[in-house]
Parts: sequence; structure tokens; C-alpha cells
Amino acid sequence: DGSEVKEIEQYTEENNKSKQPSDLQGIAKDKNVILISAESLQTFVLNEEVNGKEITPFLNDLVEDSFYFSNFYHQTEQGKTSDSEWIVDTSLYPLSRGAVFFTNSENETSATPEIISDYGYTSAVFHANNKSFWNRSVMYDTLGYDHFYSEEAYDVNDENSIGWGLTDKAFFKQSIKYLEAMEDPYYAKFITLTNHHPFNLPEEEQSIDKYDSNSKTLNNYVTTVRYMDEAIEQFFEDLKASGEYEDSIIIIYGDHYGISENHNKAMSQFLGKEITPYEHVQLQRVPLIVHIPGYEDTSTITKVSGQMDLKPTILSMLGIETIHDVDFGTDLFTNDIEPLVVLRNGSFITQDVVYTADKCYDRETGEELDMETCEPTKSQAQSELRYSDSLIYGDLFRFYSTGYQEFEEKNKAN
Ligand code: GP9
Ligand code: MN
Repeated sequence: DGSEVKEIEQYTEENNKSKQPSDLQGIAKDKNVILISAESLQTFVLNEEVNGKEITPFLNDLVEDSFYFSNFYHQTEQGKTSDSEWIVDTSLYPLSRGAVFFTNSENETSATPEIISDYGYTSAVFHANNKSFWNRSVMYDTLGYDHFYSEEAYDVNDENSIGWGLTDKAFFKQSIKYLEAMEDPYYAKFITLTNHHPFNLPEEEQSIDKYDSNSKTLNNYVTTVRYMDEAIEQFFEDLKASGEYEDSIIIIYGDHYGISENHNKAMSQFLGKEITPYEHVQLQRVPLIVHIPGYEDTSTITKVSGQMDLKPTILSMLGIETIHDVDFGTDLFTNDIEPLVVLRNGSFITQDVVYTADKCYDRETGEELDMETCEPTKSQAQSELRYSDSLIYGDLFRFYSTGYQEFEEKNKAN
């Protein structure tokens, strides 16, 4: 019933809400937000080379000119890309089985697109795949998106298709006209596709050598990652040329891993170390790049963070107060909350430890620690997952939405 909502709200207030204003509070007020969900992009490829050539030259440069979160984890499960979308827009966990996009698509939610529509924002998703894939056309309504530019909105043919469909380069090119036509300010999410398993790319499109290992998947992966890197670079150029760049902040994140543990032997060769359970958790890091045009005082932020931190972080940058919203993430530009990243399988990461598969490790060294060190956080992690499941299975935002709206009214009046 509704009483559990109070308990959960209290938990998230105490554990996730900063008492101090964020360093970047309101920095992007009334600006456009451009999100790029980078398919299967993992952190381990950044600043790495294959045969003397950088895998991600554009992103490597961009990182220097942006806030870059080097210990940012994906938190997805079976719902893959759709889970990442759910987590990013709601700051809730995905489910341990199945995809929320299918199982709970009629739920009441408090998602970013819906919240910011009250502050004059228009929202859209751009993704050149069939609109019913992952039940997106239904779920995007639930999350409050105004527009969905799916495959139908694009000119897709044999020449501009690779693997799953439209190439990332053609996708971004063709998207610009829609973006230009959108009413400002907007919240626009772009979901790339070319860097998807099995990472096939015609030879003439390959700008770097394949990797050389026993894993065809990893060997191919570096070439499609590079392709996506070039597509994003071209998109930045087009954003500048079209005048959209200056009035926007651009946030790039990896949706989930691309290289599964079936390729541990090749990964171990690539990284030059054994893939222990600890390393496996560390391989769940995906890049998060927050790029604010014209803002120069940026840095690499090493504190641990996760996909569910994006909603509170974005709302805070937009200057939108979310004190009474239920989020399991925290505003990444505040400093008074002890970071905790919980993965859906119960593994978790703090500044000090990595817990996985019933073992506790020192986060910096990977050295195994006594389980007692991890025990208190383990129960907190478990209760977070339980709370989030309750919210989803019980459709508890039905009870919550009224309170939030009252708060919003008050907030706007002030
Ligand atoms: C499909 C794309 C990829 O539209 O989002 O989905 P994934 O297999 O990564 O979940
Ligand atoms: Mn994906």
C-alpha cells in the first residue's frame, strides 16, 4: 500500500539526497540536453591502442574537455539497452529477470521527460530501429516522451545499413534536421546501433586493425567502437554547424557491456591481467562524459558512480529541485553522499570495496578482504534492490505522484 512509499522515500532522502547544493546546480538551466546512449561502449577501450592507433581518438580528446567519470558502472540486466534507458530516466533499478519495458510498461513513473515537461521541455528519442523493439513505443509514452523518431523517420537502404540497421553515421546525419525542428529547450536521447554484437563492419569502413586474439567478438569490437567514435565526432561537428551545440549540454554514456565473460581469455590478453571476479566487476564500467560547451573548469572524477545517478544529476544541472522525488541515484556533482553503486546481481562498489559473488575486495588493489568489511553495505544493497522492486511490482508511484505534484506546484510558485 501507500505506507511503504513513505518508508522508501525516507530511505532515499537519508541516503541519496545531498544536503548541500551541487557545484553545478542550475548550470544548464533552460539549455537543451542531448543524451547519447553509446551501444556496448565499455571504459576499457578508452585511451587504448591497437597496432599504434587509438581505438577512440575523439572520445579521448573529448574527455579532456568534459567532466569524465572514470568509475561509472552500468547497472543493467536482461533488459540490456532498455534497462539502461529505464535506469537513466527513473533512477530505479531494473528487474532481476525480464525487462521493465515489457513487464511494467503501464506503471506510473516519475521519469525525467515527464518531470521536465512541466518546466517547458520537449523530449524525444532518436533510434533507427523498429519502434516496437523492447516495447519502446509503449514505454516512451509511459516515461513521458513527446516524440519517438524510430526507423520510420529515417531513409534506410542497403547502402547505409550495417549489422542491425542504419549506420551510426547515417543515423546522426539524418537526425539533425529533426533536432533543428524541435522546440527549445529539448531533452533528446540518441541511441546508437552499429557497435552491437557481433560487431561486424565491412572492411572499407574499418579505420583501425582488428584486435588479434582467440575471440572474433573482441577482435571485431575495437573496429565498431572506432566507427561509433567517428560517428559521434561527426555528430558534434554537425551540432556545431547547425547551431544546436552552444545551447546544449551533451551527455554520453555506455549502455552496458559489449564483451561478455565468454571472452575472458581474450580480455585477459588485452588487459594483460587475469580476469578475476573482481576484474569482472571492474569490466562493468562504461564511460560517462558530461560535456558543457564553453565550460572550461572540467576534470576527471574518479568517485564511483552508476547509471541511476544520471536523473538526479541532470535535473540538478537544469536547476530543477527534486528533493521529494524517489531516486536511488545521487547528484554526481555533490560531495556529501558516500557513493554506493549496486549492480542488479547484488554485487556492489563503494569507494573502498568491491563486493561480488560472496567475496569482498579492496577496490584499489583488488586484494581479497575479510567478508566482515563488506557485510553492512551488503544488507543496504539488498534493501535498495528490494525497495526498487516493491516500487515497480506494486506500481507504487500511483500513491506517490500526488505528493510530488503538490511539491512541484509549490516549487514553481516560489
Ligand atoms: C536495439 C538496440 C540494441 O534497438 O537498442 O538492443 P540491445 O540488444 O543492446 O538491448
Ligand atoms: Mn545495447
